[in-house]
Amino acid sequence: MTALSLPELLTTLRHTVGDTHVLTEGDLSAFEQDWRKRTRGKALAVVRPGNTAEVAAVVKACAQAGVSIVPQGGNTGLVVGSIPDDSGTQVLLSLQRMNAVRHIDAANLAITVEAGCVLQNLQQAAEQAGFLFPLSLGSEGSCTIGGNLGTNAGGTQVVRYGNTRELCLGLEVVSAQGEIWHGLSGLRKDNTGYDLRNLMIGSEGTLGIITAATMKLYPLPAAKLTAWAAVPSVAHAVELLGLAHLHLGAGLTGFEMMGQFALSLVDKHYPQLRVPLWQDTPYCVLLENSDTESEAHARERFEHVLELAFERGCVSDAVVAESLSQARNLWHIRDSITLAQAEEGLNIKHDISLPVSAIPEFVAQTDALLEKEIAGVRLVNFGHLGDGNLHYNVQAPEGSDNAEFLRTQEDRVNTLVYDTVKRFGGSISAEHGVGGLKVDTLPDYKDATALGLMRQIKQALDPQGILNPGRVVRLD
Ligand code: FAD
Ligand code: 2HG
Ligand code: ZN
Repeated sequence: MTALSLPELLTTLRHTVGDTHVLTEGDLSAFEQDWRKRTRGKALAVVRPGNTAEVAAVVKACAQAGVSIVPQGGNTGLVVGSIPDDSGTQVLLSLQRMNAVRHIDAANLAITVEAGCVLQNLQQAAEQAGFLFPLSLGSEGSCTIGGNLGTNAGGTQVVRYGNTRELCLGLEVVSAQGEIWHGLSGLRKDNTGYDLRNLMIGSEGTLGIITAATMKLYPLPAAKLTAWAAVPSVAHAVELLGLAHLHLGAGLTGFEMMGQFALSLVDKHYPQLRVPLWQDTPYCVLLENSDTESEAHARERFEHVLELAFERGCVSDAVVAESLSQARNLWHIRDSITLAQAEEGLNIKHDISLPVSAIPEFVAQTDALLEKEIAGVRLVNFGHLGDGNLHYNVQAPEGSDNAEFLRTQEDRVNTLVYDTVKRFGGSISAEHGVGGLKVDTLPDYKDATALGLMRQIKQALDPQGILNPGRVVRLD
């Protein structure tokens, strides 16, 4: 096959998806800048296919031209994985036009959607059909199911329903060679060899382009109750989690912990949200109990947990939402921490996981280390404690230049935090992925044999290196 020149490639792409869906001019910042506004790339073109056959044709043409492709959904990723590099030579493949709900199979508790379907639209389609699609993230109004699968997103319901991987039954994928893998199975059991579905999930666009997915549905709960509790320490939050597991069982659908400084940022930037109980306690916990029986049953069990927690001193104060709108407001406060932190200025994020039992000691040691090393450092510690996943973020000292702080301190801070994570047996990416941000840090913290096997998989599936190069693993 003869190689395509760049002008020939652009002509082929226009012919394939239509002139109006190949963007090379104008303001492309929505596609080229990352959500955190830390990095800006430059694409050769933004290409917006409308169906799977077009995606396959785009990949074939790019392969022929030797041009690499960066798949993008909602561009809400936090690890610089969904934007082009600054070379001006990569195709940014936006899946946003492929947003249809293809099919709901009620008896099989399954829904099939295209990759560009916005998560909130998927949740709503499920609810309209009388089901729950439990994946829930602060970015759900703009992230897509393709991006959720690409990153194996977590969110706030993992303690009960698992990560995106656990919610997926089948995939349709375009390979690096432009072949279509028709894997949209609704099967819950299929042991016919290597698990390609789970290989693709979490591969951040480096092994294939997900064009559609069949996802699991669940019965809607009869009632949901939400409580906000003040806890005297991280250890007390862990004790409360133990009580909630013991007494709520599968009813425990959310368990989030938020540090005082994280909540003070929400209070500062969004005072209208009225953050409860944060002023007199180092941490707050947001708990959710979903019940298949009734609201009264849910309330009885929830109050029992809170009573035990008060008796043991692991909760010092608590409010239980009395209405759906109060519950929504509590969740909205929790989900606003990322935005409040962005308002405060550029910052350093650590999306780490640890055994839940190790978290109190990890926090004590890392807080002390950072406070000793960097005078006035501000720690924004919050996250999915129920999953052992903390967003242990670091904000520059008050009044200092944030960009300068990142430039001079980011590597040092990362080393301090990640070395401690390693000592406690944790991971440096729990749910956001590796992207371009952590690709050169990962080898210091990931098992060398595992990394070698990952490189071999990448080499085997994408020998030309055209799918999202420089993300997750480097081949050079
Ligand atoms: P993008 O950002 O567009 O892409 C993310 C990665 O997936 C990239 O590597 C991209 O190349 C790849 N990709 C995208 N589409 C495809 C496809 N069709 N096929 C193959 N690869 C693809 N994340 C969590 O896990 N939990 C949270 O609680 C959470 N909360 C967030 C809250 C806020 C306010 C924000 C801004 C982000 C949050 N995130 C969270 C991060 C982000 O929303 C998730 O990573 C989400 O899954 C990304 O989806 P997206 O469609 O925006 O993907
Ligand atoms: C969340 O849990 C997201 O809100 C974002 O994963 C975390 O801002 C962050 O660091
Ligand atoms: Zn998170």
